[in-house]
Amino acid sequence: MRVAIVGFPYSGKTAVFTALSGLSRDQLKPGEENLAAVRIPEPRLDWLETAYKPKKRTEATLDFVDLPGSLEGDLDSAGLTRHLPSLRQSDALLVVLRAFESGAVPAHQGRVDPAKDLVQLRDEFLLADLAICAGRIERLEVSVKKPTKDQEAHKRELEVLKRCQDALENEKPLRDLIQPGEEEKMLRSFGFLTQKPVIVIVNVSEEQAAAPAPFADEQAVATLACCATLETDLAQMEPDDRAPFMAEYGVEALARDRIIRDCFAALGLIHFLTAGPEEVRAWPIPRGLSAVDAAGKIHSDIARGFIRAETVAYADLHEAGSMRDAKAANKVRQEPKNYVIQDGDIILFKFNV
Ligand SMILES: Nc1nc2c(ncn2[C@@H]2O[C@H](COP(=O)(O)OP(=O)(O)O)[C@@H](O)[C@H]2O)c(=O)[nH]1
Ligand SMILES: [Mg+2]
Repeated sequence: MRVAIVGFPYSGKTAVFTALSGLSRDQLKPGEENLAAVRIPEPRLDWLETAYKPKKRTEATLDFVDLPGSLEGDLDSAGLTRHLPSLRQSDALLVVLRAFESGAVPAHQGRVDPAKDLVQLRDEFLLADLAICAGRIERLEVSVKKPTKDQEAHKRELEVLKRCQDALENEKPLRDLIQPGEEEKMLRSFGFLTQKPVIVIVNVSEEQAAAPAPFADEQAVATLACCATLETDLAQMEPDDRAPFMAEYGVEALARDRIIRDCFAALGLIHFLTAGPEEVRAWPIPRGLSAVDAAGKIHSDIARGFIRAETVAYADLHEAGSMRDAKAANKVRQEPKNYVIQDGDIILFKFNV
């Protein structure tokens, strides 16, 4: 899964990227797209690690993408056109809005107004989607008249795209409109931006680092405020060295963990966990996945030879203290193939190939 960082020039996109990835600016490829696999914080692994003392601990990762900065003087656009292919391939958009004042860094349209920037960015997303819609509709209107084997499918697609166009013209994002299933599948390849979940970061100045977000975007999954440059500095420190700096700015927790977790949730993902003497590990899966499909994420053989999933909820195992005690307390369930995995399930798949 891939999250693209998007916003106007000098809003602090790269600062957010360095905060999330722990990389420093001089480690980035200049003028190119930078991608980092960022570990998803999973505090439940902490206790599992002390309980199982495994050789290895493995967190799941999420790919974050920082797009190359727009050129100086290019302050009037989000550089969207150039970046559209990359944005379309992403599963979620992390929107960065500038709220910090700085004489050293030019601001979009010469003013600092995050709420207005958000409206403008949304308009850019709508227009980009509208252009795709219009182009495809034009071609379909020709092809539906030809008696080919695709004629019926094209008619159906045309109908759906016209609904999309209508919504977009009325400034409605597609995420509220498209039905999961057939429609979602039909439109997937277009990579419509207004269909993607959005997380908003209001990038505030150091003095405001501890303040809550000045507004919440009602279309976003979450709106967070942070000072991206401070977050970058904190991310590069040893955890033990951070406390005095955080105290100085009144920051209670790193925003980065929350940002990553919000992106993870926005993508509709949950974790199931595996634990043993070799490894404790968090596995990302879409919410609603069955046990046999989750088994397939580990190895196709485990799905093929699936017998049952020995399952215990993290909270139950934690409370019982050990697997033996959890079993004694009847907290360990034997689940069949179609069991729907819950977030935090600790699973041992029994299989036979
Ligand atoms: N004071 C302050 N400066 C920031 C903050 N975030 C970014 N900057 C600075 O603003 C400039 C542009 O940031 P950058 O991350 O490169 O923006 P991008 O063009 O969106 O990638 C850089 O010089 C950053 O150091 C912030 O929260 N506070
Ligand atoms: Mg940048």
